[in-house]
Amino acid sequence: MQDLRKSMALHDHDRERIENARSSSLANVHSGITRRSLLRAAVIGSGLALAGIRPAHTADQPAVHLPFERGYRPLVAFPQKRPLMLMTIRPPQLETPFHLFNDRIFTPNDAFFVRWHLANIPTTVDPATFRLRVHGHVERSLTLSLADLRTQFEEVELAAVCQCAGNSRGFFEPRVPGGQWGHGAMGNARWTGVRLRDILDRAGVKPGAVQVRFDGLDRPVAEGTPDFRKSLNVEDVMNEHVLLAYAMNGEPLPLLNGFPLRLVVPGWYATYWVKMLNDIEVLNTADEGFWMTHAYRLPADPCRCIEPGQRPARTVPIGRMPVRSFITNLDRGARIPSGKPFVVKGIAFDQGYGIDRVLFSTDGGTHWQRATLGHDYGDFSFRQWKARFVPKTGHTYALQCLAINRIGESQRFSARWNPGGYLRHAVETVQVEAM
Ligand SMILES: Nc1nc2c(c(=O)[nH]1)N[C@H]1C(S)=C(S)[C@@H](COP(=O)(O)O)O[C@H]1N2
Ligand SMILES: [Mo]
Repeated sequence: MQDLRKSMALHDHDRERIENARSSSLANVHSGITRRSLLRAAVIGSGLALAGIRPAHTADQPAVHLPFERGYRPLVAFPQKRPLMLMTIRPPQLETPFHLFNDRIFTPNDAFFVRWHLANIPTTVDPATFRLRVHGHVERSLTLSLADLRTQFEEVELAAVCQCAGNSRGFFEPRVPGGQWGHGAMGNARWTGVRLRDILDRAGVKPGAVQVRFDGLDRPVAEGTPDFRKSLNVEDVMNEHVLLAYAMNGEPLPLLNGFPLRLVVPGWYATYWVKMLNDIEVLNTADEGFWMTHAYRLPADPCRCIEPGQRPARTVPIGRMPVRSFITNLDRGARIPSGKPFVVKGIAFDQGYGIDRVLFSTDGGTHWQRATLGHDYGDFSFRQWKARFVPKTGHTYALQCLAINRIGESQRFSARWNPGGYLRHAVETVQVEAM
């Protein structure tokens, strides 16, 4: 316990690792490319049967190699999930294989990435007895059942991207500690639920309220590990977009994505999208909890970056997502046919201004052409795009895409380094060869 406390003062990622190590000495299976590690995953799986959240045996299933150090990810199926790229078992951290973003605007629920911080996650939640508490700096506290939420408040639905702040962290150079995600710690879904604002209006937020704190049913394993709670400023949540969602793509949320209720904060990084949400507290002072003051923070410098290797003197909490885009139908190193038009496909999104245009380059950014945008599913959704070019035999192409939103914000050419490995939104390059 003592050493855990000390580590928390150092760095949240270090803390996370120690937490992982404590909950299971076999927690980390991504370090080896051996059959043994796969078997180990299976062994841990049977151990977890006790806990109820149990990956399927995987010894014969393939794996994905992300193109960076320690990028080996066995594909493992957890309950309600198809095989996904396993980063850690306790707590579950699963990445969506990137090809699943191709040709679909919404990420299937069973393919949606999973990220928890604490290993003590309820293995079942009874929707009949589940209650959401709303309390704190309000006129009247509320205790709401799922039926109350569904029947007493207006139901709304919107499409929004849920992206981990550390999505693409594995590509940081120099490398940073923390979960080494590829680009698949994100997903786009149709979220259905009720407006947080309507709930808060029912409770009656008192003058002087500063923040709203959100807590879910998950708990730390070790005493002394702070419970995962996140807070947002009152003015950032009193809008029509912030939802308490009970459905995702028309189905109840998978357990691992927060059944029976999660906060949806369109445009904001997923760290605020608290899962298994059962407690909302209105605060009249800023939340001083660990997950607000020590984790998920960026350098205070306007670029939100710092010289690689440095530590910022001042930090601010992470917030909204900068504009990003990806190619979805080609992997690095792919071979493509030459002599006829080839269609490159991808996705783009931003914090909710909406995508204005996507530019596409075949020569590493020297020349650009405008891509064609797909159907608009709303300002917070993925937007599909496509562009075509005629590859020449024997040529190597450095394919790039660059998205610009409706207020003129665009991606960067170089990644902005920060010690947490957050906020990556650089232009990515996919090198392919024409045959
Ligand atoms: N209760 C709870 N909610 C949580 C977290 C958590 O650890 N506990 N992690 C947050 C973070 S950092 C991310 S990236 C998203 C992941 O959402 P997903 O697992 O549905 O993809 O959940 C957020 N909500
Ligand atoms: Mo995250």
